[in-house]
Amino acid sequence: MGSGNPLAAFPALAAGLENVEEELRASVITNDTFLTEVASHLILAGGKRVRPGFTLAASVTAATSDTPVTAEAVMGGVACELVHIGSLYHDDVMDEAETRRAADSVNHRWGNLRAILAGDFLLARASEIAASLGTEVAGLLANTIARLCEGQVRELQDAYDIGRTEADYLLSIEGKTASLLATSCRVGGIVADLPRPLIDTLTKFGHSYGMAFQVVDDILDVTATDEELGKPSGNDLVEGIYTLPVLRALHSDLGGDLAPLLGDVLSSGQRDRAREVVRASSGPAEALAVAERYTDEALRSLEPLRDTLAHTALRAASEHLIERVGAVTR
Ligand code: GRG
Repeated sequence: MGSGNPLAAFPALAAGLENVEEELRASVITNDTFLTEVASHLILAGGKRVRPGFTLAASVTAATSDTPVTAEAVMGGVACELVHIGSLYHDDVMDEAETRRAADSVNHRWGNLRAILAGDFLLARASEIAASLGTEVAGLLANTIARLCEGQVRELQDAYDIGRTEADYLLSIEGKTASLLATSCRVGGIVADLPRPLIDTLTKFGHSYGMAFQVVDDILDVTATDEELGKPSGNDLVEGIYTLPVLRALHSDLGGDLAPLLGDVLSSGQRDRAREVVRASSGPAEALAVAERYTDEALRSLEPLRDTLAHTALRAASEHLIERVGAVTR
């Protein structure tokens, strides 16, 4: 089980997450041993398993604390995690990343062509599992994959644009991150056959949490160290992806120092200078306040679930998210 997932503190969810781990490994076994090796790489490298954790937590909304999670919830979580990992394979090709989850990235070890094909293979396996859970789950996952692509394309279109607006940024992260977290919760609700209003509540939670999650990720990219991230920090700046802390820094009183450093490919020295300016500005703290607003929204949307295991578990996950960034930023 990946470390850093607060849901693992709940015994019913911890047991389910272990099943997720086994099923994830099994899902990529094929007759071709090389493809199996490449497709298994990031699964074996770990990861927090936030998405399957949410599927499992959502699925136990109507259950008591010692009710085991169902096989359908486990497989729903596996399908969501496979989409996530498939998107990481493609993302690392786009970013020419060398490390991921503190391991070699797939493209770095085996080259872009194999990384793209193995990413496609993971998406295919996710789709096969989703189809086994019914047409609604299959359609939802397909739609979510499309939204991931839309969010990512939007981000590409805005690359190196210091005029990128906050609305552009929010639309992009809604597609590339929040949509899959919302879907991860929704799949849990669907396979548990919960009443529709509860499924919508869980989806709304996942969406708000997902927005906060990406903002936190973007803050950490400028404030955390390479070791804390398991990959080089400041990478978004190098790639010309101007995220919320950077956009806020551009509009702060240090904006005049930052703007001339951006707008083009950066050397590592320029990246370090740009990071220093962003860190010295009010950008990270302002972005953290936005993440906190989304977390509050997420917690408010959980209200109808009060006194359920899902409420306790998802609340713990939300609080953990803000703690993660608070220590680095304040
Ligand atoms: C092929 C499905 C597909 C998509 C193509 C490349 C792409 C379009 C989308 C990429 C979207 C992307 C990488 C979003 C970032 C999401 C994010 C916050 C990743 C980090 O998630 P964590 O922290 O990572 O949960 P771990 O390693 O813990 O699982």
